[in-house]
Amino acid sequence: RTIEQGLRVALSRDELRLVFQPLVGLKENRVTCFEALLRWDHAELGTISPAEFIPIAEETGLIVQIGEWVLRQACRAAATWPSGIRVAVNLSPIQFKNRKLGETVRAVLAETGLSATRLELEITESLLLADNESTLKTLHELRALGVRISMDDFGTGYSSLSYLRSFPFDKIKIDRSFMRDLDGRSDSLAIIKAVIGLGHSLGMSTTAEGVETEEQLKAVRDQGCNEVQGFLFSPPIEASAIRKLLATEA
Ligand code: G
Ligand code: G
Ligand code: MN
Ligand code: NA
Repeated sequence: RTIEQGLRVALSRDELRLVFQPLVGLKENRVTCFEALLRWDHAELGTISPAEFIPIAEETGLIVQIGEWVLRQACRAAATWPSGIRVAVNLSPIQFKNRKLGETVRAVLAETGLSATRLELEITESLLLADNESTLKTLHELRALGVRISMDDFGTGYSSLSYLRSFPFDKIKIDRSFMRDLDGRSDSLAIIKAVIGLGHSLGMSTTAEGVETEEQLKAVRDQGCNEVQGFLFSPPIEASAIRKLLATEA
């Protein structure tokens, strides 16, 4: 209740903000992309995680408005970065059911001047549970604009493989639970190895999420993973800290 009412005014009151977590290309040996992650600074409750309020925003339909705000802010920020760096934006399944998504993305790119090739849209497997014609149509519409589509949290859903067959994703993000288990469980390594191989044979790029240790980094690098994301490199940071982070790389 409190959260639902609060969300309605959060947008107008400037209580929402984005933080950005770098994705590091292992071949390039530099930051290739930043994932935009939403934060809500609630006046009384403090900072609330999207894991808590996104489900409520989805139930109430507010996610459409919030999602558009996220997209616009993320593209606006990315337009100020060096041109070799992309931005990744998470999309809720509800946003996909909105037939205007393609048009919204096109309009935001035009408005912010960000090249479509610098935008990645992340979709979790659960989206595709409603694997129907209209979802596929929207995915192809977005692809036609030139944006990249990533499958997020890969390996946590039930039908990952059939999704890969239905739609040509540009990138697979391997869920961080596999990284967490890497140290103790050899079967996690086998799965990571297989997913990276699968992605590459389908022409998709692979990203390992939740990389926290040098051992995990070495394991995914040895398997030919393209990109890594995780606390080993950086937690999500404020937009204002991005220039400094990029400067330390050069
Ligand atoms: O950043 P954090 O670990 O708190 O994110 C928790 C969850 O919220 C993750 O699953 C992440 O994908 C999701 N999330 C973060 N920002 C957004 C957003 O802007 N839109 C949507 N739909 N989900 C988001
Ligand atoms: O579901 P999605 O992959 O979009 O979620 C991104 C979330 O993962 C962010 O909220 C971020 O805080 C969290 N995250 C990013 N890197 C790490 C990490 O190395 N370890 C853990 N435990 N969480 C991470
Ligand atoms: Mn994500
Ligand atoms: Na993820």
